[in-house]
Amino acid sequence: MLEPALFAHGVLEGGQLAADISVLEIDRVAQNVVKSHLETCQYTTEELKRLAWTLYSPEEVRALQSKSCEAMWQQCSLQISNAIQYVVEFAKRIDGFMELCQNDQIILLKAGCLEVLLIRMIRAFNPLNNTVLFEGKFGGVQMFKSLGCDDLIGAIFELGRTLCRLQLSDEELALFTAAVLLSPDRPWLTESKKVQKLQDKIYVALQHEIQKKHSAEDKLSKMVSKLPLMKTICNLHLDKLEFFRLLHPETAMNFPPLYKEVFN
Ligand code: CLR
Repeated sequence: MLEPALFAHGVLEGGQLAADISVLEIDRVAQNVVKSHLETCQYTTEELKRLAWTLYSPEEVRALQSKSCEAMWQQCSLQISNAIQYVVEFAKRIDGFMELCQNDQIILLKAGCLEVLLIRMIRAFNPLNNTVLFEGKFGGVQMFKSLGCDDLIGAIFELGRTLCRLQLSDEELALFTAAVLLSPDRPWLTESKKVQKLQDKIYVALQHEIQKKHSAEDKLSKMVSKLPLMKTICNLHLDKLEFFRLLHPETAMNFPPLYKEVFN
């Protein structure tokens, strides 16, 4: 059952040994997470390839730019809310997630789903022309001008560019997003040890997946090094939302329920 070869690679960040996880178990974890990702990723790779050069025309961009701040926020929160539904479904399909207490499931989703979206964004991001998929077409930062959040949007696009440079495969993306979701250090978790065990296995599986092509230490540490920027973006988003809510309480009240629930 135990495969000594894996133990040599089993050193995670912080030097913990993954010595009690067998190759069979790692494969099972990887298969489950990758399958869950592919079933819930909203757009297939083929769809995205086809769409990649479907750009907003300059007139369409101008139309978006001349929308009111409220209307644009409403539109964005709806898109984000739709995307969150897929992340929730992804979480539910990860082995072990539903066995956590409901309290912890909610904490993990609330804390992690924007980070997961930001990582998932690379599938819908074209680094060649700095555009992202928004309501069926690709467009650049200018599209979001009416939100009045140039710093936030700039940071999101910057993250998109840096993550794209890592050239993550769907397998790596699946395992990375699962690991981010199952972060044992989220405040108020009641069973963080259980979460830690799940995350450890996922990181070992990720390391194993990366090793098929690269030096795992290198790529994994590059991936992990983007987490602080993601946290910054999440906090910036919360600040912007809070400010928007002060200015336009009626509009914010009508944001999609899921968006409100996750970010209030
Ligand atoms: C991320 C990957 C998902 C599909 C998806 C849906 C909505 C997109 C999101 C992706 C990327 C970021 C996005 C968002 C809609 C609005 C948001 C383009 C592609 C931009 C950055 C604006 C954020 C505005 C905040 C102030 C709310 O599978």
